Amino acid sequence: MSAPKIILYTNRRCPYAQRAHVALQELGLDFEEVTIDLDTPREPWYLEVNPRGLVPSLSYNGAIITESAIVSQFLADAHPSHLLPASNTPAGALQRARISFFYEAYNSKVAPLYFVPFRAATPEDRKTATIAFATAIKKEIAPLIYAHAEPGATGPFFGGSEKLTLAEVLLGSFVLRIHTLAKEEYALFDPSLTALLDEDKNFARWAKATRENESVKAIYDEEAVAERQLKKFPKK
Ligand SMILES: N[C@@H](CCC(=O)N[C@@H](CS)C(=O)NCC(=O)O)C(=O)O
Repeated sequence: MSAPKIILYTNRRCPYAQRAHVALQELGLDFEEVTIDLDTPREPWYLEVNPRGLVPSLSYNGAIITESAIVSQFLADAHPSHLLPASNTPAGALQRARISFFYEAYNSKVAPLYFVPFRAATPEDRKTATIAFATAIKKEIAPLIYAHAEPGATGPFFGGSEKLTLAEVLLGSFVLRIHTLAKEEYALFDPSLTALLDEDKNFARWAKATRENESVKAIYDEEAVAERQLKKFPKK
């Protein structure tokens, strides 16, 4: 099979687009990177690529795929690897269902609380919203990380995997941002967040391994992310 021709339409500051970067890097796929300026209206040619005007979009041998989770899963399906087992065995299908539920739990229970602390009117409100965010992580997603690990699977990633999985491809960019934006110097989350999350040993281990993974952190520019978020959510 000849190597596919891949173009990624992206902007490196976008956590959704970062998912595609992580998947492509982990799969060792060559691609052309086209940066889309998100500060100006999308040009007509890009609206033909993605009528929603969002990044990321992927061109794969000329076929366009949009929406970051779909792009990531497509890449993992098209290039079988440690990221995601094939669906044609019951065990593989089950593991895929576990990862899908983990992602769904983040999206439906945690993501809606992510920006609330940034918009807080007072430090007290910020702290209350930060505690609600940490509580959701600990209740909804932390218990899932190693819940169904096979005996002997003691790796740090989802399900006890020694290697990165699609779960970290999907959540890694947010794990990085959560860590950055709770730092004292940025404090868009109340800085108590780090200690609150570290109370859950499984989450702490998984999040650290995720943040330190080469593919997850490859394009991450912590200072640029923090600077942009502080501009977007000026402290009141
Ligand atoms: N649900 C989309 C969200 C993508 C998204 O919101 N991208 C932002 C940048 S982080 C964007 O392209 N914004 C452009 C705009 O809203 O004009 C996905 O997962 O791909």
